[in-house]
Amino acid sequence: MAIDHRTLAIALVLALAAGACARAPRPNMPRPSPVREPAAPAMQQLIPLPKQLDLASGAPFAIGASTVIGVTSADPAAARSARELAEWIRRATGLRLGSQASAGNRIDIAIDPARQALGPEGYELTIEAQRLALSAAAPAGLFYGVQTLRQLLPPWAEHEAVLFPQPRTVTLPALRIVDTPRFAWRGAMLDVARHFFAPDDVKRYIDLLALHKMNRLHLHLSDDQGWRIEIRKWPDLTAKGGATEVGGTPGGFYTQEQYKDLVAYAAERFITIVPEIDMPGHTNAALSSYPALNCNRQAPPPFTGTDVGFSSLCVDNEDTYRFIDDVVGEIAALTPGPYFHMGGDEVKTLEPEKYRAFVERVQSIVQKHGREMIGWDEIAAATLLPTTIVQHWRPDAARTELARAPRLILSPANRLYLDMKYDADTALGLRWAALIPVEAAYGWDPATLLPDVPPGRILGIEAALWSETLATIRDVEFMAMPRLAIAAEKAWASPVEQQGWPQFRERLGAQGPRWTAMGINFYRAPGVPWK
Ligand code: TNX
Repeated sequence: MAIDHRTLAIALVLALAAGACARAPRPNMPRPSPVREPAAPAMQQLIPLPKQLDLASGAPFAIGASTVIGVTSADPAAARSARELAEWIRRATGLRLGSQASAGNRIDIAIDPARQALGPEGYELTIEAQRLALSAAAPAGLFYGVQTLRQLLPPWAEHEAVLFPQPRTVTLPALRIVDTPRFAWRGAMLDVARHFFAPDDVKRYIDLLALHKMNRLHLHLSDDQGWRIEIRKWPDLTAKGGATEVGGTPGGFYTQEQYKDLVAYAAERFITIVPEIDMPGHTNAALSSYPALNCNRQAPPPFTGTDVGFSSLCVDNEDTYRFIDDVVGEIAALTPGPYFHMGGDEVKTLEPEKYRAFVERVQSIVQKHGREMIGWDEIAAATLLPTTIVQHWRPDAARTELARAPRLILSPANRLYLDMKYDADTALGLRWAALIPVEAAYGWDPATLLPDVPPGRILGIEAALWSETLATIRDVEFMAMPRLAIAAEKAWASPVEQQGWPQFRERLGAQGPRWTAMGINFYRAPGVPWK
C-alpha cells in the first residue's frame, strides 16, 4: 500500500506519541526482561529520502536475542554488509546476532545480479515481522541499504561507548523501500590547504558523507598557504610548503602512506577520493618551495593571509610541466579513482590565451596518466576533451561557456558553499557569495540552475567547504552540518519525492539526536524543529 507523505507523517507522529520511554538501567536489581523500544518513525528518520517508501500494515520486525543474520549470496560484499549491520545492531541493542538457524526471525542480505534495474547503487529493503531482506545488484547498494537501516535504528547506536546493562529489543516498522540515487556524483570538497586537517579529522568528515550516502570526497590539497601531500620527487613541497597555513600557525601534510590510508578508508564506504592540485594560480606554497617554478627564478616568501589571485606557476617554463607531470604521476599512482582535479580558478595574472593553452596542456598530462580531468568553471574557456568535467562555482559564470562543457558538477557558491555564513551573526565563515541559511540551502533545483545545459551533462552536485576561517574539525562541523545533509538530500532524493521545506525541516530536526550521539558540533538552525 502506497501512502502519501502527509498521511505517513501524521501516522508517524501518532506512533511516536504512543511509544513508551526506555527505562533507565538500575544497578543491583534483578534483571528484568528486555526493554521494548517503540518502532522507529520510518520516513522521519531518513536523510536522504528513499525514492520509494511504502509502509506495510503488518507487525514490525523485532530484533531480539534469537534474531539471525545471514547472507544468501556468495559475494564477499554481502558478508561484509552483514557484519556491518550486525555491528550497528549490537550498538543499538547490546545483542550479538548469530547466523545459525533458530526459531527467531531473520535478516537476509544478498547480492542479486538479477536486480540490474536497481543500478550500481540502488537497493531494496523489505521488512516484515519474520524476515528483513536487503538486496542489491552491486556492493554499493548494500552499503546504502545498511545506512538506511542504521538511520532506522535508535540514535544511541551512534554512541560507541554506551553500556548495555540489559539488552534492548528494537523494532523496525514493516515497510518496503526501493531506492536509487538521483545523481551519480554526490560530492563534498574539503579545503585542507588553508588550514590543515589531520587524517583522523578527514575520516570524521568521511563518516558524515557515508551516513548520508554521498560518494565523492574532493580534497583541495594545495593552495597559496600550504601544500598538503608528499611528492617524493619534489620533497620541499611538503618540507617547506607544508609548514604553513592561514594565520601563521603550523600547517602539516599527508605522507603518501597516510593519503593511501584515507583513500582506503573512503573506499570502504564507497567514497571516491578526488585529489585537487590547484594550478596555475593558488600556488604560492609551491612557488616559495622551488625557485625554478617562478619566471624570475626567485622564490617568494610563504603566504599565510587570505588574498586570492596573485600567484601563478610560470607557464612559459618547461620546468613547470616537468613538475606537473611528476605531481600528477605520483598522485595518480596513489589514487585508484579515475579523477584528477587541476583547480584552474582565479588566475588574475595571465592573459586569457596563455591560460587556455595551459589548461589544454595540463589536460593532456592528466590524460597521459590515465585520469579524467576536472577543473573549476574557468576552464570552460579552453578546448576540453569529452571526458573532462567542469565544476561550476561562480554564480555569474559565463553561461555560453558552461553550455559547451562536456560534463558538469554543480557547486554554485550561493547555494553549496558551506563556508558561507548562515546569517549575519555567524562568527565563522565568509559572505562574498551569499548568506546561506538552511532554507536557502534547500530551496533550489540542480535541474533548472543552468537552463542552457542539457540535463544529461550534469553528473551531480558537490558541497564545497573552504577553510580560510576554519581551524578545527569542530569549526568544520559547525559550518557543514546541517547543510551537508541538505546537499545529500538534493543529490540523492528524486525530485518527485522532494517535498518542500515545511516537510523537510521536520526530517532535518529529527536528525538532532543522532548527530548529538555522534558528537557532531552541528548548527541548531532556527526554523528547524530540532528534537
Ligand atoms: C573562491 S571557489 C575560491 C576559493 C576560496 C573561496 C572562499 C574557488 C574555485 N575559489 O579560493 O577559498 O572562494 O569561499
